[in-house]
Formats: sequence, C-alpha cells, structure tokens
Amino acid sequence: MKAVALTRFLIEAQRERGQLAPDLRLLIEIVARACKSISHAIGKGELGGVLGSAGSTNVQGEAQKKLDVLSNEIFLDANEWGGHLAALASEEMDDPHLIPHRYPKGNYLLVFDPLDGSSNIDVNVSVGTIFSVLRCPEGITEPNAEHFLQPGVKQVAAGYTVYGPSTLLILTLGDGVHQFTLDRELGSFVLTKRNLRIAEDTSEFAINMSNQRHWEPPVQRYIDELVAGKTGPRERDFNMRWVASMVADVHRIMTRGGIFMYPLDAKTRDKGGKLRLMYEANPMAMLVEQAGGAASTGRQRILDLAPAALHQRVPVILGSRNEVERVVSYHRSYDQQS
Ligand code: P6P
Repeated sequence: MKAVALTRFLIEAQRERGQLAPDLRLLIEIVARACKSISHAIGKGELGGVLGSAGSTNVQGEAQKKLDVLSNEIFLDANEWGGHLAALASEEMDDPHLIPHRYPKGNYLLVFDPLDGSSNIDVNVSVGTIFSVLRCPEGITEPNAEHFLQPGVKQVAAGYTVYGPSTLLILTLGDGVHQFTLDRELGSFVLTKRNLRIAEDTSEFAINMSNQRHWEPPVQRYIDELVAGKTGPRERDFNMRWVASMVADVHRIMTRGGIFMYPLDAKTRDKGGKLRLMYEANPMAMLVEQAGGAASTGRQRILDLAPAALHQRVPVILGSRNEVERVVSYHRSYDQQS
C-alpha cells in the first residue's frame, strides 16, 4: 500500500466528503504536529531533563509532572496563532485559554488532556494525549467555560496518541476510526490502519482491581463472574490487563477488543467518578462508538451526557458492545430492585 501521510488523508477526506472544513483540517494537522513534539520530548527520557515532578498541582489537585506542564505548553504554542480556534481547554488549566488578540480566531474549541497517564512516565510505561474538537457557538468570540459544555455527540473530531514502542495517532472525523504511525525519519504520521473495528465480544477486561471493595453491586457481580471464568455463569475464562494509562488500555481495546472500566466507587462517588468527561470520556466514547463499540457510565450513554462543569468526572465503561451492554443491564436490574 502506498504510504498515505496524514496531510494527504485529510485533503482526500476534505475532497471526498466535503464535510472536513479547511480550518478543521488545519487544526488536526497542528494537533498532530504538537503530538510529534511531545513524543520527541518523552523519547529523550532522563536525557531530556524533563522527567520527575514539576512541583505544582493542577485543578484536579494532582501533582503535575514536568512533562504535563511541557505538553500543555506545546499545545498552547502550537495552536494559538493558526486562526482555527476560538479557545482551548486542558486538564492542566483551571479555565479556558483564549486566543490572544494579536491572532485571528476560528470556529473551533479544542479540549485536551496533554499527557494522560503521566504517573507512568517515570517508570517508562506508555502514555498519551487525548483531544476533542467542538464547534464554538455562533457569534461567540470570547468563549468561556460554559461554551465548552456541549454533549459528546457535538464533537466534530476526536483522537488520541499513544507514546509507546511506536507513536500512534488514532483519529475520527465522524466517519470511522483510522490509525497513523509516526515515521520519525519522514517526520510524518503515516496511515497504517483504516476503519478500526472493536469486536462485539471479548474475553479481556481492564479495571483497577484494588478498588473492588468500593464498587457498586452490579460491578461487583459482573467482575465476580469474569473472575469465576469457566467455573461461573460465563462458562469461559477471562484475562485481565490494567496499564493505568487510559490511552494504552483503550488502544488495546481498539486493536483486539475488550472492556475498560473505571466505574463509580465509594472512593470517587463524591466527585462523580475518576475520569474526566470533556477530555477523556467524551473523545474516547466517540472513537469507541465510531469503531462499533459502546461507551456508558453504566446508566447513561456517555455521549448523551449534558456537561455541568469543564473538569467534571464520570464513571466510564467502554469497549466491546455486548459486554458493555451486559454491565448496563446489571446496573438496570440493580436500580430496579433498589
Ligand atoms: P488508577 C491516569 O492518571 C488516569 O487518569 C487514566 O489514564 C487511567 O486509566 C487512570 O487514571 C488510572 O487510575 O486509579 O488505576 O491509578
């Protein structure tokens, strides 16, 4: 297959579908370029002097790694001048970042987690970037946090990168999910898989088992059945993986199926969950649904949620459709009995 670089893919998507507006194409290219810079910084590891803690905390109250701060700055520097954005919002910033008056403004809002799974950085485990693109409401030139609070179905594009043995960009523009691999010699992302599909069934689950005693009964029931394997009602054995980098766990599911769960539990109930809706759950839910999977809180389709706050947290259950639907049915039965 002739190597198709991201630029060509986007130009052909723009020509064929006519739905890819020129400034959205530019936005995707600039985000990809920012991710290349992050990949380069991460690849240096200790040699780059960017590992370890930044000595600061983010809006989540989490200690920031130097690379969290650097990745966020790379995104801001890359996206400010292009004229395609009205504002950006990030896990690492309390409030949205407006485009400086010296630059033109565009029609899109970019919301992102610049370095997801960064607690894994210091132990050299895959991490990544997650991004989501929304339209800026008509006539709004100085958007505030409220203008970002759109349900996930309003996303016009979503993607993630995995900084692993190779650097991958997984992208959807609303018409399937496609994989690009970074060719470091060319300096380009090259199309390596079209139309990723998630198998509807799976025998592999991803959850942090150390939280087991904190889960709600329907999740307890579901996981107990998986662990019981052949000796239980599922009548087959299951395998478990937990990388603790959402991008790595989700990419495994995009590649070979599986179910990923960060459910509501007693530890995170008061916050609404662990993972963030706007720049983790929503973009991953769009990608998973575009690949034939499902994404739910256990009680609601994630993409239908009406956001109440920029850094809102939600429970996340996503992946192989038949398994997600089973977990949802267990929640429904439990709620009906309660
Ligand atoms: P735990 C990383 O900090 C993250 O936000 C996700 O990438 C990951 O799935 C989850 O948290 C890991 O959480 O509680 O297992 O450390």
